[in-house]
Amino acid sequence: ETLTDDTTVLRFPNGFRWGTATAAYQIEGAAAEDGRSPSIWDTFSRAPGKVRNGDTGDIAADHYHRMHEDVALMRRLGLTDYRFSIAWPRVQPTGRGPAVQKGLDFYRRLADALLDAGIRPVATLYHWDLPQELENAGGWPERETAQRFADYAALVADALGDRIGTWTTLNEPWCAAFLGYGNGVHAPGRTSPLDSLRAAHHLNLAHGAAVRVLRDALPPASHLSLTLNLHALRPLTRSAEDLDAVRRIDAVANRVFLDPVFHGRLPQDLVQDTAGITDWSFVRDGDLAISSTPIDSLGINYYSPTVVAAGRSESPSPWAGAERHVRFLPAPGPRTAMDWPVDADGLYELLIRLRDDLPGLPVMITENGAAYDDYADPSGQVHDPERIAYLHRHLTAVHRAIEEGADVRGYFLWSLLDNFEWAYGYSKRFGIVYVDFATQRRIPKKSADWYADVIARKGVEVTRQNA
Ligand code: GBH
Repeated sequence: ETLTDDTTVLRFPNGFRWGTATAAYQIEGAAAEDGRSPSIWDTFSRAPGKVRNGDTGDIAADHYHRMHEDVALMRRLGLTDYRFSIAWPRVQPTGRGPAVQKGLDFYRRLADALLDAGIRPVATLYHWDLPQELENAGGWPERETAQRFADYAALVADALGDRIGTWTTLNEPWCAAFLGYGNGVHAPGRTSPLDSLRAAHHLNLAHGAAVRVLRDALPPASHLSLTLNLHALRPLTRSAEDLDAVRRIDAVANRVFLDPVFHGRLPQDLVQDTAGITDWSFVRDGDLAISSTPIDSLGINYYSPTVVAAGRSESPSPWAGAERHVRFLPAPGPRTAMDWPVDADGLYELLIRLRDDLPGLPVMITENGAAYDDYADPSGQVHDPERIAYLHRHLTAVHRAIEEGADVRGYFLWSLLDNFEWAYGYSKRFGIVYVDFATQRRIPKKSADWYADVIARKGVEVTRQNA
């Protein structure tokens, strides 16, 4: 499609899903309302020194009370889909026993409002907010937690399966396991290599057990998925040592999930690399068959690539011992406010890898976006040209991968709203809608207008030299 002599539109396939993504603890607030109990993030954010400025999700973007306003914003963007997460401690406060009706009602109203707006609801069952009582009983390193998750999935499916057609079990189990139990940067803040590996296994088991329960409980056309933050890894040089550093991190960041979930096996090199930590006897017969229960697509969240070389890094680390053999280098190029490099090739490379390694598996980009130091100017506008440039580059990379045979079905921009950015609190703004947290006023940024244009024309505009 030609617009002028020198611009053209990279069009995405018909039916491509254009969304935004959020997570319950990051936007909802209402932390103690309608029977919600604390999750590990409530506890962690209250512990001194864990979250920047002592911020918590108590109020966040107050989405629990402003849901209709937020859905109206999404309708104006023209989204086809919206990815949100369901707060386990709202629906089943202690992680056991019957559901709390008021908690379920919120998500029922949200799904209905979305459907009324012509937006497909895409629900994630777990975006890191484990009920604190389950952590008190041992958390993800304990096998029991996987069964609790499957039971919770059944409750939610029974209540919402008639309205929600696309389901994701877990968001980024790597973060839950290795940042939560390995280096302690995320809740619950534990620092044990053994616990991080046990957590990873039990998250895989929880995922598979939930898929089995969901297939039974949901209408046959329902779509089931898992979201991973696959790491796009680059060796510093092509030396054997640097390539081996990539192999080690690939095992403990990517294949620790991909192998159980898609091949029903553990990565054997990881088992060897971690021999000094565990013999993996917590993996029981039959577990990997459960973890590899078939799903309909894989969600991937991508922000930036990771450059590695042979060497040594600090501990506590999220790498379960690999830090003794690997160092991490800053990737070159411009950076976002997170200090993460802007490098869309990493996304392209991941999509090509999935095309080759998991043929026939549809993929959705369930998160991609950038934080910048946004502010409202005196006329009340928020100009964020760097975010637009970031999104433009990454969508162009997705388009290129699709042209080369990657089966990408959708793109969910992180995030709809500025929100509670985990250990960074409110200091980082990822939204395409600005939130003035003092008043809770929403201001769509320029990137929101830009994204609405992309959705309307089903693609990104490029100048011909780049086309
Ligand atoms: C996602 O996680 C989350 O799903 C979302 O809730 C969050 O708000 C959003 O991204 C923005 O942060 O430790 O060397 O691998 C992001 C996952 C994991 C990406 C840590 C950057 C740091 C480099 N992040 N990673 S490393």
